[in-house]
Amino acid sequence: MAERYYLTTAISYPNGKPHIGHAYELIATDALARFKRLDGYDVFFLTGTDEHGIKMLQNARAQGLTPRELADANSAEFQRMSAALGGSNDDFIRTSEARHKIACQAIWKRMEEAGDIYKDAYSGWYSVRDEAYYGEDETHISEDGTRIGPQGTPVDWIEEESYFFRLSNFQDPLLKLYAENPDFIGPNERRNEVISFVKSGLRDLSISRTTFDWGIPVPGDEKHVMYVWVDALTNYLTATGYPEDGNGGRTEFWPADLHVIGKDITRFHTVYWPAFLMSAGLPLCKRVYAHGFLFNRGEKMSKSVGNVIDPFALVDTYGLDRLRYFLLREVPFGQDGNYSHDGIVNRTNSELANDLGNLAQRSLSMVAKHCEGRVPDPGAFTEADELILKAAGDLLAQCREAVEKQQLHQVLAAIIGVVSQANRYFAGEEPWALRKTDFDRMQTVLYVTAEVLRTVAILLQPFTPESAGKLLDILGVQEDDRGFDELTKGTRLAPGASLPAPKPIFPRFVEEEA
Ligand code: ME8
Repeated sequence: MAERYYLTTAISYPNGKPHIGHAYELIATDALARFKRLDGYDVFFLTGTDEHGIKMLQNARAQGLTPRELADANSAEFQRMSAALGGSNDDFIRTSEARHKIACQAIWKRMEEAGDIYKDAYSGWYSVRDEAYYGEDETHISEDGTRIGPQGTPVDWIEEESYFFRLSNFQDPLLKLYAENPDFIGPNERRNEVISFVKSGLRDLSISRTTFDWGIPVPGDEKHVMYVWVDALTNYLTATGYPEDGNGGRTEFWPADLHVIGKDITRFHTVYWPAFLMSAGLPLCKRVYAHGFLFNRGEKMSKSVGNVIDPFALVDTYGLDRLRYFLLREVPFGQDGNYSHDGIVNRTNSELANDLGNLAQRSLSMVAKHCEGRVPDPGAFTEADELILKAAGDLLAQCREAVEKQQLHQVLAAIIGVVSQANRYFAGEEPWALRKTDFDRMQTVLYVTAEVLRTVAILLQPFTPESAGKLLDILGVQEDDRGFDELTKGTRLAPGASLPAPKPIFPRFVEEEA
């Protein structure tokens, strides 16, 4: 039976419309999910919206809506975004759904039974924008006199009766977890930050509120709603069908293999979440990987788009595959990065259109013209042939290794590196000249090139699904023959097989006329 792999994005606050940061996280996680599926895993890929809490409530009020109306409207936009980005998520969870209330109340009860929840009075600083409690020592007074939390957002003083979670009891177990599982948090910068935060001491965490009711009621004391992060983090369990198999029947997918998140929410996922799970006696998620933030350097995007952060406009302007390729190739996954019109156009024109698109077009149009549109019949391979075939043959192992550490940019760098090498091979072998002097050798060169293109196209499917699919179409590779096992079991293009007419795969991005 196939090995299971469960991965998630963070669930987004639908207090506004989706932006490029949300798109980035979804695209990256989607590429990982597609990679694992093609690599033979039984994948469960989850995304969704985080709908409760004071931030949602305040935003709704400001717009004259109920929080549910606001959540309904924007959650629909997030679902539309996933579709527009080619998201292959298997589920989309909304924390306002009935299944989620059941799961949250179940995990609460387990933490309570473990003796980790008690009632007391809370007084302290709270950031609505971060939905986070901060110690006074984590805040400072800004120039205009407002008190600011560690993420730069304003904090308010709150005092109310609250349930507390005994987070202070989990300092040692958490440090042990990080020490024994060096891969639990990535990248390393984030891991080091978390370890030093936990070493500095953990205070018990306020986990309920009484001053509003837009949330999940605390079981047995319905005047309290759960702190939105207890509710939000539990979504990862809800979607598996927790507490029983009644919510969709996938409990076997827990624990999650990977939570992909942005760096600003690392503490919630690597301190609070494992502590809640330990308390509830549930298996811990295996890895949390925090990506960086994306910025637009203030440059204008294409003329029609202006300074876009709207993912739909980016897809309309550049096309989905260019956007996906650019974001995952340009920015080392785990670091902050920039996007700009020139960045997208230069990167995709040079690598997708010039390097890959041209190689496919030049080689396959020769096949169409001079080999009767059939896969050419190769002779014995030369050293140059063997070298480029080996470079392509080594790719899968390199890609897998990078994917284990979520280094998506390295996957693409390795693939495009082989494409460059194949271009040099093609130029050096001059098949157009061989056509007159050594027709058999021309066939071998065209065959080897097509074989390298097959490997490259199979491996590009997680990143540029539509164009990689088109390339496989014109190479005559059937739908069933596109998994990564086709790169390990000695599959090769069958000489003599007839091919569809080649068509351009990666057209250049052409600037609109002024
Ligand atoms: O944090 N660049 O929701 P959210 C890259 N509901 N990533 C970005 C980004 C940017 N400019 N801006 C935001 C929440 N993100 C919570 C999560 S999970 C149980 C609850 C990322 O809508 C951000 O880091 O503010 C997070 O991973 C995701 O987008 C959703 O952010």
